[in-house]
Amino acid sequence: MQNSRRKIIHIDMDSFYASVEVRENPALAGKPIAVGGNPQGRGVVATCSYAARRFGIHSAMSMARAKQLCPDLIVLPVNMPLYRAVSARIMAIFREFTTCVEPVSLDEAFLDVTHSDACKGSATRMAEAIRQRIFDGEQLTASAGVAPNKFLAKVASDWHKPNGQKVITPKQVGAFMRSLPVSKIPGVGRVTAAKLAKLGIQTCAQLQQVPLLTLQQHFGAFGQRLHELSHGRDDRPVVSHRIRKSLSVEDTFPTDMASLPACQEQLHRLYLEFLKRLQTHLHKHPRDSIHSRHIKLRFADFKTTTAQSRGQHIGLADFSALLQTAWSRSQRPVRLIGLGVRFAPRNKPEQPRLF
Ligand code: DCP
Ligand code: MG
Repeated sequence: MQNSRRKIIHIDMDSFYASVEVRENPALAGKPIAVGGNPQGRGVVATCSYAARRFGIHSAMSMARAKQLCPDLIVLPVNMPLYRAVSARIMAIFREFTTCVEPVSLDEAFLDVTHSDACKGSATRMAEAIRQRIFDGEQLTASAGVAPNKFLAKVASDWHKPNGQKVITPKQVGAFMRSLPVSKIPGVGRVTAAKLAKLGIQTCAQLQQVPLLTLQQHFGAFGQRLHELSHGRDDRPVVSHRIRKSLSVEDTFPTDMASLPACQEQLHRLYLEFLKRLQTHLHKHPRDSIHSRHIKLRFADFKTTTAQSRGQHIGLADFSALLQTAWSRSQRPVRLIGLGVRFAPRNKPEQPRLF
């Protein structure tokens, strides 16, 4: 792979939910606000404005604690439909610059712009243009990182946050990595950072000196990755189509199904629904082939069990047999039935013979 030649942009919206709320109600601008659960209950902070961050408030903190840190904190409920709508428009802007867009969450995506001729092929100008388009269309700010791979682009987008961007050219990678604290590596949280500190490692320059084997001994599979990242290497492609690994339907009943025959009757109805969905899916993804079938049951006491079998045949009888297996484990009233299939991994194609 020509990794040193790739041009990757990582875009991440600034204090996303909070910024959307401020846009909807400009009187909140500059004030400490948090979006999330109720401070009286067990709610947590989903995110907060930068004014609130100055009080030490951050995502995943309990709202009660946030209120203690900043008694004037304005707390707003989460409005997912609104954030989803904004997200869809932002993602559409990204797709004007390249078809290779990998959304990571509502407010974050990787773009591979290696083959894009927008802005005369300058990834730096593209990142600027994207941020300007977002601002003009949504009155929201975003930060961007431009680099030869996903890891560096992600680190770079955080560098001048909020409303900033950073470019790491292939030539700059070496020097940039040597000075990077290990805590800036995505995936290195407090626990790993503390473990590394115990080994006397604070920067990626120091991490580079540690033999791969030592890292593997301490961090298992993550050791190899740490070794690669310490040198600024990351081969992961930007994946624009997430591969669907399974397809299922399920239903929670208004009243529990007391017996196996009652469950079988519901299964029949769900099965027909499933076939419709599967047909639509296979129309769009004709290369997908079924690897296994499964049934999920949730009993009245909320215990959940699944039964599955390998095979490509998906007759009602196949699911019916699985239902019987699953039901016999508890023999209680059932509140939910689900059924579905998993698809074979793409690198091991199995010839589908479905209908
Ligand atoms: N989010 C959440 N719970 C978390 C973290 C995030 O619900 N523990 C939501 C709220 C955020 C959104 O996801 O607005 C995006 O997450 P980010 O980590 O990108 O955080 P922000 O966009 O809020 O802030 P930043 O400016 O640091 O990117
Ligand atoms: Mg963000």
